[in-house]
Amino acid sequence: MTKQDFRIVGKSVKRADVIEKVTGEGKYTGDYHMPGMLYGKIKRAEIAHAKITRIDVSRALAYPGVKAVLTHRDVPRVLHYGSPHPRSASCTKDQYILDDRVRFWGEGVAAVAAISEEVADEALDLIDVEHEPLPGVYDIDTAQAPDAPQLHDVGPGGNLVIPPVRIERGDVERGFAEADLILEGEFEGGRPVPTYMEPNVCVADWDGSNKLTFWTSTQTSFMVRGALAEVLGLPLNKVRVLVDHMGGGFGAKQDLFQHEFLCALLAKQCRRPVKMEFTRRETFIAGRSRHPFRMWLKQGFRKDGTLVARDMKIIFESGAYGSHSPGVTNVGTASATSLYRCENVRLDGRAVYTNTPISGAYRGYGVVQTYYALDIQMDEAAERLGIDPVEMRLKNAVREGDIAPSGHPIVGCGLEACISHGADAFDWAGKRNNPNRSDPRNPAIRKGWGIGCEMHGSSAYPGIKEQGNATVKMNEDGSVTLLTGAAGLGTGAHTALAQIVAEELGVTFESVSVVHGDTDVVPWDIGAFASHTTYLVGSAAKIAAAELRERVLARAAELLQESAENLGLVDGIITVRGNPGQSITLVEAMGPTRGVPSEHLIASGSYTPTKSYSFAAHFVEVAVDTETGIIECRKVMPVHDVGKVIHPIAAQGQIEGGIQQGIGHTLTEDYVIDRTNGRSLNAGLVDYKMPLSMDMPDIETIILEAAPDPGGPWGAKGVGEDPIIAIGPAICNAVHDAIGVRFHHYPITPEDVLKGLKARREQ
Ligand code: SMO
Repeated sequence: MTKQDFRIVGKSVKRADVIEKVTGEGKYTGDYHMPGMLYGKIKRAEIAHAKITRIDVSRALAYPGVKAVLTHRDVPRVLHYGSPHPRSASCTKDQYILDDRVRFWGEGVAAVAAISEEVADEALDLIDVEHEPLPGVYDIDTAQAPDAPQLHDVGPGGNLVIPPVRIERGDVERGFAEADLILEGEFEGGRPVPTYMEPNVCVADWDGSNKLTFWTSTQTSFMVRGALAEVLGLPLNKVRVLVDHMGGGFGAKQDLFQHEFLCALLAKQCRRPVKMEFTRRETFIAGRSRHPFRMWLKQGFRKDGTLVARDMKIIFESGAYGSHSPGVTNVGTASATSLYRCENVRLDGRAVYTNTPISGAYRGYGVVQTYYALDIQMDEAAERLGIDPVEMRLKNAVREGDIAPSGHPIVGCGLEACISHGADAFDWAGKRNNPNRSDPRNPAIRKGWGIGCEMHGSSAYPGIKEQGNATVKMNEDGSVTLLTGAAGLGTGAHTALAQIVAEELGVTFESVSVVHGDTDVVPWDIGAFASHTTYLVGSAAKIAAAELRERVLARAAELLQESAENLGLVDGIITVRGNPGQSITLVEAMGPTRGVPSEHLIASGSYTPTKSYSFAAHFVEVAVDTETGIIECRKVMPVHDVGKVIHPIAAQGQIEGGIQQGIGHTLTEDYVIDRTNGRSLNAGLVDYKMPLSMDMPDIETIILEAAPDPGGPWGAKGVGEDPIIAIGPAICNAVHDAIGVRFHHYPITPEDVLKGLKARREQ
């Protein structure tokens, strides 16, 4: 990569959308109001597995203010993917909009549209549902028993969502035979929920030409369009999906939700706009969580620490429907073959239906689970072999050219750099060798230090060709409009895209504005997920901007009687090299009176990426109170290789946010389902314990540009999902360092700590 002076890229420019956000003027889907708008609500099942034998809506329909009630008899009986996603290519269509069968507690069985939310809510109580209970399956062991009740008639059977994923590489038995140490363990994780600030919300409106306009809080507007069109039997140009500001998604807003279909159908029936907005409680019940999992992991190591064999069985709990389970199973298992290099690998990965809420996509997509196990067992091996955990990881870390989870050779591997750089900056050796682990203020508190590592792909899903698109338009006054389908979840992605366009084209950052989220206007987009917006759409935007720049310079060359190579374009001014006095502005070259054909003022870029990986090592200090069992995460040093940073503060924000979510996963967050009847026990933020700002540690983020990926804009790679992955095992390893107790699950609660300490004392 050539050295380049950047004007805009790499600088924390003021985010274009930030004033609107902080003043509350930014329009979120919930802010849309229309004359005559109705409000939709969903009647939810109070049983986890049943056949509906009778559903009587007459009392609800007669209730003043109610305009429509829909049950399974009133909606198209079309099976759909919960996620019409390229990553779900192997997925089974297993969901109806409404079915005469209930598969999880809280599943929608009817929908009401009324003149107010209150009336709609009241009408729900007037819907009489009778059902015949079916035997339920509330855990993965029962689901896999030979005589288990089957949740679905479609799919491979045995309550499997997809056929088992099997990977075998090298000779695992020979690897174990060569090992000096063999470790075997079981790992488990709970059900963290992506608690985005903005609950799911949509507004549907039909016009006289039978066209649906649909505002929704989604990461994947074109997939929403496709699924709505398919189920409603409409051509794509009769469905327009719009998304403006979003209050987070974290992966879970990639699905096609039941309420979205119902909202569109209610609006159609009423010939009036309908809004449907989840309560916080509904985001738990009817949203998507991370997949609970169990993983059996057996690894063999040589005396010198070299990993020589890895054998794994991974089971993801899908809940009542498939959603992203195929993608999560494929990505989570493929990832589990990597991170630490190993020639001899075998695995069996499954996703299993149960009568519990739907698991879906959530930041770190299957990788959070499998790397939790890999990195904890790596620590156990280091301890057993008497090798420092940092040395152990440096010995086994994947390197440039190794095979990545995607099956491609890794290009731009910064893992070793993150580990070494972090170990120095954190003073790892100094801290770990400090024999004094107690807190001078409270001898019951023990301190400990741990490390976790991760790698995560942008656009790196096996077998999928992704494409990024962007269109750049120059306006008559020299200002520039970027059209993109990439959703802005709140991370600053649009600012990064505008920076890329401004840098490449040669205009000021302030002169670029971004139009997004209208499927009738912007180029097709695969959706904002897989940490790929900057990498994928950023590359497309760079290509479009470069083409426009070339046209501007060719035009200016004519006007100035100069060769284009001799011209420069900076901040919208075209200058002649070696002749600073001679310059013209963009408007002078391309303005409306200049006779430039309009197609010369618009350029599009498409980009089909290679597969890219980002890397990180997280260093953590914890303080464990041995009297209360409370684990306090005191300091975190995340060290991330992002190739090239486009907006340092936005990247840092992503990293800090991921750390907060990861601390929640590891210590307090778990959406608990009663394993005897499928009822949820803590839907909502009263009983579900998210970390608050007071729980945040001192975070010292280090962003490295260690290993640029030539496939990204100026080497940039993704940063979205990475930060949530390594923090969990780093905390778990630090807790072991503090109190000598090794946990194999998350969340690690104070009760677990006290039990672990007691078991250790009694040993
Ligand atoms: S879990 Mo993500 O939005 O790829």
